[in-house]
Amino acid sequence: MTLTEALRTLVEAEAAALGAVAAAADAAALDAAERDWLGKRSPAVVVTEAIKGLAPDERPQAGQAVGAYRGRIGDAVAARRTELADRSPGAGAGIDLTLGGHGRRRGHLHLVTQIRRELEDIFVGLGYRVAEGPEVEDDWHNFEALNIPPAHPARSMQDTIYVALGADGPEDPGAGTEHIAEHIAEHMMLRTHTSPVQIRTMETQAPPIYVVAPGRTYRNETLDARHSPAFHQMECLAVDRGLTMADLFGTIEAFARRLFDDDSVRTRFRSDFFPYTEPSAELAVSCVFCRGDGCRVCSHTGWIELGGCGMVDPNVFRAVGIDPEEWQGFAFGFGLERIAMIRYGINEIRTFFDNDLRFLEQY
Ligand code: 2NM
Repeated sequence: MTLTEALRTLVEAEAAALGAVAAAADAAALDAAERDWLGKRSPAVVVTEAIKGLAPDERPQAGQAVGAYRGRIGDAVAARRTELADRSPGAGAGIDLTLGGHGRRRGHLHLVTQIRRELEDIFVGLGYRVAEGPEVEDDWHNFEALNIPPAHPARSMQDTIYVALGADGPEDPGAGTEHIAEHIAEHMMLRTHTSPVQIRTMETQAPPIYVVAPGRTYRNETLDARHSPAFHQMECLAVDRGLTMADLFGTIEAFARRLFDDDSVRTRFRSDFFPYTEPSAELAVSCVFCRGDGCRVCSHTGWIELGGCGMVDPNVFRAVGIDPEEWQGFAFGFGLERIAMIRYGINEIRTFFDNDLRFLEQY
């Protein structure tokens, strides 16, 4: 190998080596390029071996050329190695480790559940316990023990959803009210209120009793803005010696003031009728939005109707084996969706059951 050949070999090798280093896509490819162009069988070694065969005055130039080649290729390999390391996962280029994560979408309780728990807390604070019972009820607990007479319209198939227990289910009983009563007494139904939970409580526990019964209830109703075949109720029952309507009024007032977080809330009771209470009253609270002046929420009446109440009818006590001469009781009930609608100005009961997250996520 002549000096000229040695120098040309190095120039050509350098071009090829720099190309291979730049093209190395990962650490393994770069190691291979380094071996090929600087290793034991590389042009650098071949030229170094050939130096011995050159004239003594040519050897320094050849030696310097090999040194320069090794330096430039070595630098290129080192630079490329740093570049590849920066690109490895998590190490910089393209990934900003200071950015936050994508986060996790968190769910939350349905608005009706939030309201139910809030009301439970209020009543527990007043000394009540929370009672629950079955959603599929028999005639005794849903109607009979509540002093609801056989021909009461609430018992008709138009108002109550009966459950088909057999293969055929309840056949249409026809128009006569006696037939309706006989037919219905044999069949199970979806509870139309949570009062059967109060009946079950009084059947199994001795007074004094202080319970609230929250839960899902059903009526045979067509869904519209204000009616739903499934909705939620909460009923309060107190049974003790010497309870009077004053206790009923005071309890409702305390409850309403906590519910609306406003000690100026007033209550209004107007005579009404329920088979299971005597006397009975509808219950309203002064409008917490306009303080009685009249607004959209209270339909410009200054009052918001919440539910019904009364003193437990002696017939109900007799049905569950409680002596009405010894024990007195009061009860009241209201709808949970209605409370949520009043509080948040919601005018569509359907939105509670649509399960549209754009609605639910607001609460
Ligand atoms: C209401 C209104 C008035 C009520 C009565 C009873 C029971 F079981 F003690 F007789 N439970 N709930 C009652 C009374 C419910 O809801 C509007």
